[in-house]
Amino acid sequence: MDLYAQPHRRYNPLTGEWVLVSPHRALRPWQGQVEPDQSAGPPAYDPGCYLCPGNGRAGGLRNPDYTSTYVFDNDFAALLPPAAGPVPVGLNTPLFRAEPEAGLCRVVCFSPRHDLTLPQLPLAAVRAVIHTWAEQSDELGRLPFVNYVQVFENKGAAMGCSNPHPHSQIWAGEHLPNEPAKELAAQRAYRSTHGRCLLCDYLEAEEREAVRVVAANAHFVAVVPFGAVWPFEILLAGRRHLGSLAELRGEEVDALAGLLQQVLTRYDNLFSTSFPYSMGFHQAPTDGGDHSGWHLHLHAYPPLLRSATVKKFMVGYELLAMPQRDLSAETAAQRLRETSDRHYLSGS
Ligand code: H2U
Ligand code: ZN
Repeated sequence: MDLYAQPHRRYNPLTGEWVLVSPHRALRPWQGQVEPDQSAGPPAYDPGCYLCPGNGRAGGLRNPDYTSTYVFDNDFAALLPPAAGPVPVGLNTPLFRAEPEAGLCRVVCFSPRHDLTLPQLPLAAVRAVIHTWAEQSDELGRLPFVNYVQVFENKGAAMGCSNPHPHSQIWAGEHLPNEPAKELAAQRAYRSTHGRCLLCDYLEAEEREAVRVVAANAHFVAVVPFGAVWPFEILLAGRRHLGSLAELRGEEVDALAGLLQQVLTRYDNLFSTSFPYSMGFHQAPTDGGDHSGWHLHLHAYPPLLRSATVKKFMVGYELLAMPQRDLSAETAAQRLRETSDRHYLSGS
């Protein structure tokens, strides 16, 4: 089978799901929606921004004059801590099933600077962000009602990000959400069949094949995974088997900061735009069970396809049948590799 010319489907071993790949279709004409180009730079401080230091937030509270990362409880949290008193009963009939869900939602501002995204911040500031994610994950994961902590960043209006001030979110909940639940099952099944870790083996295999590797350093590897759904999707994982951000050693935090910045710089450079995406870490559940088989990793899902203004839509066949892509994962990885790792706005 010719993976570069013939329609085929590819398996994602981490989720157990398939993606349809149609490489012969990559050159079809485009006359659809055009996204606005966001290339005009924002100011370093915006008096109207809810997240800038010293400003009032939408919920009525005021941010301190913070100088590094800044964490606050989301003023419009999707999850609420358990109420005192008896736990509300759910619904449990075969057709109508519901369970109470407790949790906490926080917002992490990356830095006081309104205008600097992760690839534009000094490396030390990105290290501080990773430390904050690790600390928060650890603190939230220890709460008795928290069994899974999701760290994620929505970037850009195209991904529904509501505020341009660079920030991420943390949602810590009682149940394992759908995506990590699929990955838990897949990692367990692989380990029981092969006696090894799925992602340790996967990274080794990707490095052997090399065609989908975008960047790597002594501790981390970033690939456009074989079963990628989004055009320039990235899977980034560590060479050492560990389950959560809090387990990272000092030199691994440095290496993660460096590789993340490198990948995100290549993203921005690809179409000379602030590249929108949703990205986040999948960490081991914090339910007190044995999750020694879990391998910490990051997914980045950017929607852009051909330019700063043409994005991939998940519609039609994708919504009703299965995801589909035209650009092959190998071509996407090659395009990212060929892009400079010096940010196009860095000026030198
Ligand atoms: P995005 O990461 O999708 O932009 O969402 C930003 C979050 O920040 C959103 O969940 C919260 C919103 O509730 N927020 C506050 O908690 N206070 C504010 O003043 C503005 C935004
Ligand atoms: Zn701001």
